Amino acid sequence: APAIRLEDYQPPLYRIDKVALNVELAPGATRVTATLEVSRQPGTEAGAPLVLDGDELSLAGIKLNGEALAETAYAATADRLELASPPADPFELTLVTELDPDANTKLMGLFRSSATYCTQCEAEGFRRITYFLDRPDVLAVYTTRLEASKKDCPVLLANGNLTETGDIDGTGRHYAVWHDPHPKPAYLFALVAGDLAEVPDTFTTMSGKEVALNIYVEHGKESLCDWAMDSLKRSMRWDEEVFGREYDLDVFNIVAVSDFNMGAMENKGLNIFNDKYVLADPETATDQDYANIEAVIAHEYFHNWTGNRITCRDWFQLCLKEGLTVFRDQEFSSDMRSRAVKRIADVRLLKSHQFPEDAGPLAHPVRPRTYHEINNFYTATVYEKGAEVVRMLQTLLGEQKFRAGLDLYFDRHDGEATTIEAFLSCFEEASSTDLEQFSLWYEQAGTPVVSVETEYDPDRKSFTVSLSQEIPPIAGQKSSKPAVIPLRFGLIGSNGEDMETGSVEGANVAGDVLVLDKAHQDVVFHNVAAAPVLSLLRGFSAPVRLNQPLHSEELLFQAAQDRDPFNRWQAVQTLAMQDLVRLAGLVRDGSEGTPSEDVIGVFASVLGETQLDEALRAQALTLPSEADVAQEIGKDVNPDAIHTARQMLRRAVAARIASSLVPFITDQSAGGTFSPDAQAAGKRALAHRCLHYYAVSGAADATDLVWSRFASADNMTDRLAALTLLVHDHMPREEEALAAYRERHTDSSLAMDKWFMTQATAPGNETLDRVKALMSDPSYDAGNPNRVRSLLQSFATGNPTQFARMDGAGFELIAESVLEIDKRNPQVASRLLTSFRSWRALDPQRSALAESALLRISACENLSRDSRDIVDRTLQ
Ligand code: DPP
Ligand code: ZN
Repeated sequence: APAIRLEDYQPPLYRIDKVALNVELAPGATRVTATLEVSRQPGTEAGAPLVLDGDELSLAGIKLNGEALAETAYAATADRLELASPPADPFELTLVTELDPDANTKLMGLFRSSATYCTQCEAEGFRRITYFLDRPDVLAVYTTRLEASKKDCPVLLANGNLTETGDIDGTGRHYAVWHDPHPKPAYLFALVAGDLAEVPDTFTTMSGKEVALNIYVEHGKESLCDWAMDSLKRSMRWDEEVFGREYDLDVFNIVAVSDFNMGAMENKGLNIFNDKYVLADPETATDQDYANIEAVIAHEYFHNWTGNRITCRDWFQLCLKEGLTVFRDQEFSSDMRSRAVKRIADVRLLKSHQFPEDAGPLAHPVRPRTYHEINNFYTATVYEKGAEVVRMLQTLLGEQKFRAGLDLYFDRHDGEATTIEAFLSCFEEASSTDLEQFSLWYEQAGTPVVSVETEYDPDRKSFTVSLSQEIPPIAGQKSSKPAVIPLRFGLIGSNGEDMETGSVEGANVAGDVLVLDKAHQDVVFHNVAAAPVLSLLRGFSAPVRLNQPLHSEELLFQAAQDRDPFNRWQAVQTLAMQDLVRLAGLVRDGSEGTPSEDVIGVFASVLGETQLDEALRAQALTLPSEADVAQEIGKDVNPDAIHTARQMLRRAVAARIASSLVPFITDQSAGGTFSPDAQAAGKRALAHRCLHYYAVSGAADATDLVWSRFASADNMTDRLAALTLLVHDHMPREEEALAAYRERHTDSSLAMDKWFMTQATAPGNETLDRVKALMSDPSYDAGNPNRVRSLLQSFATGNPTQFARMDGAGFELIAESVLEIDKRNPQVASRLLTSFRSWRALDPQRSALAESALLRISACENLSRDSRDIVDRTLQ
């Protein structure tokens, strides 16, 4: 299939202003009658063909203005319906399609999850329900009538407000009519029908309107919705207070289903969620799960303004809604929790997911220019880098002008499907700033590298910072232009305080932000009393790699003194990273090596920094991941050497701090009821970090302590942390722990996902056979995306030594699985396939093995478009 290109965008020839759907739900055979009010767009010639999208559809009836249509007047295939010469005047087109939701294993369009009927229409799922102009710039008002067996589906939901319900006498069936007054693109359409429990609440908006809130879940799971409901109400309030955005329907419904490709979906007034982002109690959810639920509930709710009221003109603009909405949910979580800890977590995610994407064959600009399959562009680049771009805009303009620009955007584009250009224009106007160069962030792929050199002149009392920027070469991107890079900074004096300076030459500096916007720039600070340590990229103010050659004394100083908590954390990480890269090189070459005393010392001192909160200390005590180290090394990567090096450093730190650890481990959760709040979670995180070191400290009671944490845990966070140590460090009673966990959680699918994941990510040669055995476990379900991700995706992305085994068996297992899953669910398969994206960075033997696994996938002739696109780009 030919590529779709941004430059080829054409507005639609026709508009569809109203859609009336009548959906008669029945197992195996559902009938959809769609009545569309169609008219020509200004400028469209009378009689121009009307071409509607379809996907695996069968047309069972067609009428034009209420009259049956002659067969010669239209042509229908599974993926297309064309009216060769439609009327010149507005007309009504009625289409009947027949679907089998039970046979829909792609989980796009209308499908069943357990017994519940539900839909997923983003990006192009609506065309699997009826023929339509399935593109985001066609906005219509929807009225949806649902009809189903009253016994099987007592709950009938669609977008908007409920306007009518009734029984269909004598049939055991009933119906409900929902009307959504807000024009929306088809990807925001949703319906749900099933036998679900309702958890009700209410919210009063800023203008005093009462909104009914409901979360629908399987019966028996009502008690697991408290946190999600609380998160929803806090999100609604926060969006009013921080961005002035009020909710706009009488009801807001959330439905949790267990089979879902995505995390969640922001359908107007009817969000549908992967149940993993709704259900929580202390027994089955970790602190991380609580934080994720809070963030995803907020994210989908925030889409109501950024995505739904103002949507995307075309799918190239996906970051318009996603980058902005991720930025908004990050801000929400920061306000709910600790801003510094949230920032560190977000940057860890960006560096571990987005940076490798941007450095490999799947690199693409935040706004891509071309795609074969849009489902493959729900990426870390569009989402996380997209959010960073919005954050930079805020940093450059300042909070007030940023807010003014956003207000203008809401005001000017409400009800529209729009573009990045229109978005940026609002900020240009509101702040009188030219953002043309800034817009390169949307156009250029790759992570810029910012290199820094400094020189202090004691005679002139001047401090010169020489900066340069460059994007490393990327396939398909010939050259790059300098970007606008906001660098938050401080000049730290010997007392640890930021120094005052005189005038600055060579760059725009506003407050503590310096703007790098040329390939090279020499920035001179005058009246600098003594040589400072330059703390640059504070708060990670731009998504760049910083190449700043600091001596370890300077890093140690920064780690102890920087007043920016992010850069303190970063200094500790940089020290550890430098040592891990050095050690991994020695291990790879078969040489002896020991971890640096300085680095061990820094980690040892973090524990006692009681003025830092526990969550921050837990983050600082977390070594860079094996994947982070691999990325830093960049080429000829040997995952075994990295694993060994990381364990060496972990053991050395453990040996040094063993005697201080126990109080931290036993102190937390000493009695009291479980609270998921940030402070309590921080205490647990620090205790787990300490246990992680204690387990390998050589202390005589290490095994007993880990086991007793596991056995006596009264919440999932503690239990899973201990289980992970038992299994990943292959401690005695590993098997006993796994069996006990299974026994306890066998009825909780979400808890069992963690059981699969813990085993799939265990280092050691035996893991591969274990993963294979688990694929035939009675609890495994190849049709459930969460289960597939918990076993196979976590093996491929979270077990670098076993995925990249020297016998090629790790790659082979994933390749075979991709081929198998692709027949059933292309989106899940192609996502799994992206785990090969850094294959070229591996050492020659491993990359040859990865290539042959990829070639085997590529040789398969009937690959889905999703997987074909990923495998072709990965091999290119
Ligand atoms: N539902 C996905 C999200 O919210 C795609 N829009 O990001
Ligand atoms: Zn989103």
